[in-house]
Amino acid sequence: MFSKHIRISLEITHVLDLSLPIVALESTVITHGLPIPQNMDLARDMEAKVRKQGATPATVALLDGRIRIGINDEELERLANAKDPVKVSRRDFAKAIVKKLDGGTTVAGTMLVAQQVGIKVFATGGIGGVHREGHMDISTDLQALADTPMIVVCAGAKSILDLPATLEYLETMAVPVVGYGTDEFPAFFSRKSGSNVSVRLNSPEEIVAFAKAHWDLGLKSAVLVTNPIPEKHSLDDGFINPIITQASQDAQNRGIHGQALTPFLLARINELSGGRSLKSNLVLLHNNATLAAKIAKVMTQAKGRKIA
Ligand code: PSU
Ligand code: MN
Repeated sequence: MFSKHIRISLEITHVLDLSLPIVALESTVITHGLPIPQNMDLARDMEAKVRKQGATPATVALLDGRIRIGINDEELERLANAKDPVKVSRRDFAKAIVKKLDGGTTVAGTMLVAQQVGIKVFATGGIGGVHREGHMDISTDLQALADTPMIVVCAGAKSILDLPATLEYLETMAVPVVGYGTDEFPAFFSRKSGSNVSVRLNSPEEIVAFAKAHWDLGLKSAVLVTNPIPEKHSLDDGFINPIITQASQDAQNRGIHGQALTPFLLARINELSGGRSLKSNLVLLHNNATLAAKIAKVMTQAKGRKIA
């Protein structure tokens, strides 16, 4: 009875009916990840990057407690400027629905919605993971990756997380971690983390063939594609790591935890880096939208060949 709570735009309905290339986009990055007005520009730019490759962007969000796939510019503006939007991960949908709230869907929240309508490719910035600060602060994103068969394109995970622990969790949950043109797991703002991916693949075609083989085996886990930030915008470890450590300490001193932690860390890192982290964040989001759209196109072509 999911359909009772969901409204799909006309464009997305059409694209789904015709099985055209489509990429899901999350909206916590709009409501909680980036400051105003960069958040709205980013949302528009990501949609444009997807379209430029010949795929259709499907931004997922909640408006007045209704799950939406595909929102118009006016609605986006409202979401981007919402006073107290909910950060909607898996457990928060029912709250947002019954209280008729506006909200941005996280990686886990977006995957839940995309899965219901058969969207197989999703672009985000960074996934949530195991936090460094608190015991048991493990993002629901990891659980969603464990049980949702979908290709998720990200720039790795931020080194605000415990990356080795995050990677161990993904291994336990049978989530392949693909390095796009790299053997090293990228760390969001930087291309380096010191940890390895589980497989390196160098083209959208290889990624689609890999995902197909993975799901042919009956596995239900996602394929996590990590796309390193372009070299030019990668921040040096020596610059960004002390800032991340400082932000993490500030969060602990101020007792910030739970859902508020990731947004706090992102905002604090942006302050401490004099805006450099924000610039990198935008670049990697664009980069991921482009790669996801290329993958979605190859996926549609592969399906077309099978039918013919
Ligand atoms: N990483 C970012 N920016 C973000 C997020 C992650 O660089 O905005 C968001 C994503 O939507 C992700 C969520 O799903 O934060 C994870 O939050 P938590 O750690 O509370 O699960
Ligand atoms: Mn958390």
